[in-house]
Amino acid sequence: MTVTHESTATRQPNDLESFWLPFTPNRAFKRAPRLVVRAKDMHYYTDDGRAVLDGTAGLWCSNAGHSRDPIVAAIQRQAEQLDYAPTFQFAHPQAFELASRIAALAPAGLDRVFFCNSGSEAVDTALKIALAYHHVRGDGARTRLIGRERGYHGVGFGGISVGGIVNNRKFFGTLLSGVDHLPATYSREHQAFTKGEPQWGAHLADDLERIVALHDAATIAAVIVEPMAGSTGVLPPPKGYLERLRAICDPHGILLIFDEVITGFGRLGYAFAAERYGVTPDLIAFAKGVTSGSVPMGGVIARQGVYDAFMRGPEQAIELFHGYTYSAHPLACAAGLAALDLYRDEGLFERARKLEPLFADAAMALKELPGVLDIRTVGLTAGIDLAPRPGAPGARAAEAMNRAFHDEGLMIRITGDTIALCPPLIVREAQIGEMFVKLAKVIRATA
Ligand code: PXG
Repeated sequence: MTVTHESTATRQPNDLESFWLPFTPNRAFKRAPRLVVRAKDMHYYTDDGRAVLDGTAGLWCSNAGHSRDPIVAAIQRQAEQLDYAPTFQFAHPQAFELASRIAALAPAGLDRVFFCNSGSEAVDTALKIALAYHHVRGDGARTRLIGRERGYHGVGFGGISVGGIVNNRKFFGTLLSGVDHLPATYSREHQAFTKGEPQWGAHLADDLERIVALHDAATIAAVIVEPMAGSTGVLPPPKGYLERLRAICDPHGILLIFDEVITGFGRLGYAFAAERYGVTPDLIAFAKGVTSGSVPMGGVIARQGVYDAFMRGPEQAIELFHGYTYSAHPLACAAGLAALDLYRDEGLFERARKLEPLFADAAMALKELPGVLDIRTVGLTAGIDLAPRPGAPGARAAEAMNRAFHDEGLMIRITGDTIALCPPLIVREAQIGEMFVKLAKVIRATA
């Protein structure tokens, strides 16, 4: 298959072969590509001009919608003014401004921001800060990291080690040592078709006590969880679960890390899920929505006490041996500042909160369709489990994604036979309706 594009047509034919797509069946994709060439607000556009309603905010990131004028202008201005500046030993004003703005959005007490370029880097940074924190305090035996089954924390070695997705782990050797996992919080039997946080499951946090008893708290550095597991199919936390994790971590001196790469910046109706749940972690990993997906950026927000623990020793000595060439890249900072302005000026976090009941009702209306096993919703997010075809796991959802894109003009995400929806927070009520009407057609067609 040969694809031409305005900018490449004049240069060379594009035969689709060179690009090795991430997390994609490459041969199937290249036989029938799903290509977009442009985006604006709630829509992508194909090269033949077809509009595709974005049901997924890109990959859970374009929370303010696509190619928004103020973000585009900010990036353009920044590229002209200061394209790059190091933040090892030097800095630029936008880095400080964005850090302050993020700290102001974070729960009280979390107000030191370390920048990187992706969610994976944010997670590995948070894990490293946790380990180093104990080390600099003379508690260096705390080296164990606790994740959770069905957790997704990106693709760095730290992230896949604490993550709980077998395919993301089994090909890659022995991973980090000294990692243990909490059980996943999902049970279809106890939770099917729940809107928001399920009643059942808070007790699963108590498994942390078992892990502590097994290893001794004095060997455990941190626990990391997504407040809502996104990638493995939208698993909202059971009511009271995160509170219990916090309550167990505290007396044992274990740091609690929230991976808010998906839940940060409005997805659950608040700046961070920590605010929605009234549970304050020691570290928050963020990425995606911080720039509304427009320029890669991630980071970690730390409790001041964590930062302060490093601010000892000779003043001229480096306190944390960690960072990236592109930490606080000027274009990302400019995009971040513009995105945060949009979130504030358009009240997008509140908007997500307000739309949540309508979104949940629209999602639950799919309940009676053939082959729908469960539907979960929280914030502007829905996960819909389809019955796998016998002997062909994932095939039904893959067909649904294809049909949605080609036949209905709708972008959806799939994992296994689960469909995820997480539209930009600017989505209009009518577009929520449109999205679920299209999805219902697709589910019927793949039954
Ligand atoms: N943590 C969490 C909770 C994530 O959801 C990452 C870390 C890694 O971020 P980067 O920027 O390194 O990709 C993520 C990423 C999906 C999907 O469809 C989810 C993610 C990425 C791609 C697809 O569920 N989340």
